[in-house]
Amino acid sequence: MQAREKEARDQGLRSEWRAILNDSKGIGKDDAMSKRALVILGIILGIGVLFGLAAYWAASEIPLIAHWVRGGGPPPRETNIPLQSSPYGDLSGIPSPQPPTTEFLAWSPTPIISPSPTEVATATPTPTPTLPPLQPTATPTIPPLVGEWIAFETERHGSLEIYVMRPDGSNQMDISNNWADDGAPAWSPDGKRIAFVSWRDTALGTWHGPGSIYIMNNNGTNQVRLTDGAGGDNWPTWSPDGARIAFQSGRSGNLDIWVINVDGTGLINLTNNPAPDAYPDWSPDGTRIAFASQRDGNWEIYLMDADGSNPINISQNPATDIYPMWSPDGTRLTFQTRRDGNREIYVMNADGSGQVNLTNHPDQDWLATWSPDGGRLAFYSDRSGDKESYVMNADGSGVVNISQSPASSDEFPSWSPFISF
Ligand SMILES: [Ca+2]
Ligand SMILES: [Ca+2]
Ligand SMILES: [Ca+2]
Ligand SMILES: [Ca+2]
Repeated sequence: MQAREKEARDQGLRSEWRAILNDSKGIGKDDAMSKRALVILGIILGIGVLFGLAAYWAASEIPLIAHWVRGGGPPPRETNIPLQSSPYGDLSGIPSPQPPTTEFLAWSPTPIISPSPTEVATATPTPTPTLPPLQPTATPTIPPLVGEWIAFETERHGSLEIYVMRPDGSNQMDISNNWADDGAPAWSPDGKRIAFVSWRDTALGTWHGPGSIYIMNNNGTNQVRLTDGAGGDNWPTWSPDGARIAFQSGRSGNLDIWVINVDGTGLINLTNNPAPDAYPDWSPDGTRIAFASQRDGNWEIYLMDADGSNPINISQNPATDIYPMWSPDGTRLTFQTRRDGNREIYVMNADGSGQVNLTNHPDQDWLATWSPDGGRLAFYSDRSGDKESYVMNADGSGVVNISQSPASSDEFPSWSPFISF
C-alpha cells in the first residue's frame, strides 16, 4: 500500500517535471505552467549572480584576509613600504639621517639659505667692484728724512708717539706709529736713525712700566728692539761714531748709566754707583758722557770719561740740576734747574762756569737741545697752558711755539744734525 502510494506520488512528480521540461522546450501548452517555470529560472539566475559577486570579493581580499589571519594587525599602508623597495636598491644598512645637534648649530649659527629659483631668476647683476690701487707695503709712506728736523714725543693720538716736524713746526708726522708709549727720541750722529724708548713690550704699554730701547730709521721704518728692558731702560744717546748707545737703566737695582753696542752686544754699567744716575748725553767728540746724579745728595750735572771713569760734578748747586745736553761744538751744555723757584733752562760752559738762565719764565721749562749750527735751541714749556715745544735763539731770545697742539703734551724736542743722503 505504502509502495503504491509512493509510486503514485513519484509518478505525479515525474509527470509534473516532464511538464516543466516540455514547457521550457516550448512543448508545453499550459500558460500556468510556463509562468511558474520563469519564476524558478529567475530565482536560479539571482542566486548565480550573488555567488559571482561573492567570488570576486574573495579573490581581491585574499591577501588582506591572510594578513589578519596571521595576526599581523591592520594591513600595511603605502607609506610603510619596506626600504628594499627603494629605487636606490637595498638601503636597509644605511643609517637614517639624524636631525642637526645643538653643537652643530652652535658651530654654524647662521643657516645657509639657498635662494629660491625665483630669487635667482630675478636677481639684479652686481656690478664688478672697482678695486683700489694696490699699496706696496714695502714702500714707506714717509720718505727718508733729509735736512733739519725736530723729533718730539706727543700723546695726541692716545699713546705717546715719536713725531717729527721741521724747525718751523711744519710737516708734523707720526713716525713711531705704535699702540704703546714711545718717547725720548735721540738722533744718530748722521741723522739717519733715531733711538727711543718704547713700552710696547709691557702689558699695559704705558711709560709707568719698564721700557726698552729701540732703534728705527728716521722715517719710522725698521723699528728694532735693542735692550731687554730689565729694570726699565730710558734716555738713549748715541756715541759720535754711531757704534754704541748709552742709556739709563735700573737693572742693577738702582739707576745707572749703561752702554751697549748697536748690535746688542757689550752691555756695560758705566756708573756703578748706589745713588741714582740718569739722563746721559754723549759729547760730540766722543770722549765724555754728561749725566745727572744724586750721589752728592742732590741732583747735579756730571761729566765722566766714556768708559765711566773720572766723574766730576760741574753744576755744583743745591737745587735739582738735570737734563744736560751738549752743544754741537762740545764747549757748552744746557740743563734744567729749579734753583730759581721753578724749572728753567740754563746754559754753562763744559767746565761748569758761566751758568746763565735762558728762559727766565715763571712757568715750567724743561730740556733744551741744540740746532746743528749751535745758534738755536728747541725746548718745551707749559707756559701756554699745556706742554708745547718751542724754538729760541741760543741766548734765550725769539721764543716761538712750534708744535701748536693745545690738546696734547708735545715734549722732548730733539734737534737733528743736518741729514744728507
Ligand atoms: Ca706710541
Ligand atoms: Ca746709580
Ligand atoms: Ca744740584
Ligand atoms: Ca721757567
